[in-house]
Amino acid sequence: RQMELDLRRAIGEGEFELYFQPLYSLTEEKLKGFEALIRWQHPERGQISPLEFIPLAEETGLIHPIGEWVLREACHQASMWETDLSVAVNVSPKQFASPGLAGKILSAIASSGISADRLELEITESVFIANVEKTMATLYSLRGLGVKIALDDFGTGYSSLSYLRSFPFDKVKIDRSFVTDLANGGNGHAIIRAITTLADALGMETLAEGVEEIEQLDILRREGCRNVQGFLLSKPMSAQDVRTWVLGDE
Ligand code: G
Ligand code: G
Ligand code: MN
Ligand code: NA
Repeated sequence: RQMELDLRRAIGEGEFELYFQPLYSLTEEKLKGFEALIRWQHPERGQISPLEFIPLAEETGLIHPIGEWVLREACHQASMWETDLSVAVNVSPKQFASPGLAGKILSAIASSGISADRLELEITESVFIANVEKTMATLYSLRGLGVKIALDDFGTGYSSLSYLRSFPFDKVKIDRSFVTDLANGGNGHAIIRAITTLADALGMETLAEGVEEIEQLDILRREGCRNVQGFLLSKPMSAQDVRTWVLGDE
């Protein structure tokens, strides 16, 4: 397929770029870090969304070199920020299942020189589908490297609660759909409150994704959600913009 050939060329030619979206703490009222989001600048088609090419990369195994590049570039960018800002990287299920992942993470941390606890890996509930035992073992071995682990898109998968019981995630990222619901009345508040209460009790951070309106932010603050991310605060931006606008560097 043409798209697969294009993707192979993109890796070789360096057509990818990372964008970064701020992760903001409501409790501390300050910037805590950024989520790295890959962008593909295709020479003819322009920017292609990861929603389009990550599934193909997963199918073809090209996710391994792409994911490795993302890890290295994210750590490299973070090495140029203030020392306590974190960088979050999305790890897809196939990447997660690969025995080489821990080594790649260690190598990315070492060559960038950042402290391991500044790197946060975002995984989704779907990694549990394959094999819960094996997933647990992998999570503990990654935790052993000193990196943080966040459960992304929380609430959209199956039997989410059992996963929270099985592994002490550092952070639960509440899926955007629950935040969207807040504006439409209904029982959105109660769900946010339940998740934050549970996460607090389990010693996990909470972050609400996709915050677009000030009303949503107010409700999230009131219901005890600790961190937020979304277009209201900032859209994902280029590495250069992170350095210039957020950190005040030249
Ligand atoms: O940034 P955007 O909303 O276009 O991202 C769309 C989807 O692509 C999201 O689900 C996001 O998690 C995923 N995504 C973005 N960057 C990466 C990446 O570097 N690796 C993986 N595996 N997924 C990514
Ligand atoms: O699956 P994951 O949570 O990693 O996806 C993150 C994606 O969400 C990114 O592609 C990012 O562009 C998108 N995103 C971030 N903030 C908002 C927002 O406020 N609204 C919407 N619609 N999308 C957002
Ligand atoms: Mn994510
Ligand atoms: Na998410």
